[in-house]
Amino acid sequence: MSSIQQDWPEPIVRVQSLSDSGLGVIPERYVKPLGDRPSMVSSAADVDIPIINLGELYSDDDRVRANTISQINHACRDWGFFQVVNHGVSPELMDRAREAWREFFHSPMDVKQKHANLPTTYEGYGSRLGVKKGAILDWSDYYFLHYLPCSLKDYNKWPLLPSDCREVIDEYGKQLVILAKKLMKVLSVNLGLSEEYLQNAFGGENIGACLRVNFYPKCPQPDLTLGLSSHSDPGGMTLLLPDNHVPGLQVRKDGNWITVKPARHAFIVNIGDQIQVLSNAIYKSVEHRVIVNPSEERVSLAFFYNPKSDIPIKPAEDLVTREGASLYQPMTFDEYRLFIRLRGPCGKSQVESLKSPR
Ligand SMILES: O=C(O)CCC(=O)C(=O)O
Repeated sequence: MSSIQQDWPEPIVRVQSLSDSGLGVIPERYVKPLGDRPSMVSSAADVDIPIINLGELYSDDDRVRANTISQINHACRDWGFFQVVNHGVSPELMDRAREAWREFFHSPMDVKQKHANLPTTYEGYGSRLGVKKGAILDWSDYYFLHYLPCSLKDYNKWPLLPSDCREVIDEYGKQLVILAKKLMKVLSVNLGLSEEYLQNAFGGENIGACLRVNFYPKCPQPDLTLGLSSHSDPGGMTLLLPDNHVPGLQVRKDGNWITVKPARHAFIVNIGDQIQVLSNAIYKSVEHRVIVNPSEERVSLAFFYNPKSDIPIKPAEDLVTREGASLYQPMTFDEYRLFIRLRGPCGKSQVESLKSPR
């Protein structure tokens, strides 16, 4: 696969500037093909992803604990997506983190432009994923940064404004890593593996973690475009802090798109491609996308908990023995994420392409 190019193939246009200009018709390069538009698919209104009270993992009652572990297992098997409440992350910190980023996106353009990103690492303020010339773009801007490993964490690449932003991101990352580790243990046990299996397979203490903050400006023609195209997450597990007022995330379930209704101070957890591979597809990453709307902007914080980037990720031996076949060839996360960095979000095409030849 070719390596990442030095610059974007076309001049970058900030979606927020387009939106602020008050245009009534969106530029052609944001208009999705008919079959990808949000209005073209049905959505089951009364269905939602499971909500799990994580506090019950620490109940004195064995049955309550077992029931919570089992709920997580079902959510991973049936949905690949669930919400967690009572997860141990401070609600005040969650609110502050979201608002700090909202302030960042509302700071003057010259402040934001100082952080403009390149496709070499994607770190900083961006407005497109993928470098395919002439690609149809998504209706969003974002900020991407590395939290772990420490060797990639560079405060100079984090926003300077608002003034507490770096401190807030640091604390937020710390609390989310604790939550992710907790969930990794439950997932390991539910797969019939030792409690530390997934964490160790990810590289133990040397895991990677990064944050993408998505900003979806108001859109005058939301039926024609998407805030984020359908994709599965390439990494291990994602902890998403959605907007507290505006829904937008849709999850694909049995051919329908389900619009998630975020619970107050919940995180939305989803399985990424690397856990699909490690679990030999017992758990599957699930396609999701984001719709936009004409009257409200939306902010979300996606925290990606990933394997160390240079170790081969392959199905757990115990699961291969149990299932009789390994479904995937080993690949490092560095090799794997190059694909999405070049092509941008494209459904589940990458993890499908990793399948072992039969
Ligand atoms: O904004 C959202 O709700 C989802 C974001 C997402 O899927 C992502 O950043 O990968």
